[in-house]
Amino acid sequence: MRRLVTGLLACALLGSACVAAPTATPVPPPPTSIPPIPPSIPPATSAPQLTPAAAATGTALPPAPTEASVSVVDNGFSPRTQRLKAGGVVTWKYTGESGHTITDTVGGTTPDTRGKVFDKVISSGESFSFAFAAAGNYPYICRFHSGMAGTVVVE
Ligand SMILES: [Cu+2]
Repeated sequence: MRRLVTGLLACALLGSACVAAPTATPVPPPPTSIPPIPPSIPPATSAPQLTPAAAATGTALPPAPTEASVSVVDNGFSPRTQRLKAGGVVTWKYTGESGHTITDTVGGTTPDTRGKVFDKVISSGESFSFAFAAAGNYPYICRFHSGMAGTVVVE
């Protein structure tokens, strides 16, 4: 507003012809034709894809076995941790001298909470097999020897 007033005042004082400067440049009309659509992009079926074999390389574990054997010795289980496929069977084989038990501690380690899944006294030359239907961790102990423990990991 101040600029307009100044311009009018200048015109009045100088008496010269005042022509308003154009306030905007002409805008070209909008294009009336739509540009052509580029050729369609080919489908992505040719893109390289990872195969399951390629994705499985590296650190993946082999499939869990459906049958496994655990040695019972004086005084421990070998291996301490045994993987198993759900529905599979673990067989404990004992060749030691003193008696042991294979007692789960899934519900707890106290006398009234342990052994709810399996609880087997095993002597020299015997074996014990148990089928694990459901996935999960099944820790177990020998009730006679503290520190004698193992785990079956059912996948
Ligand atoms: Cu034992």
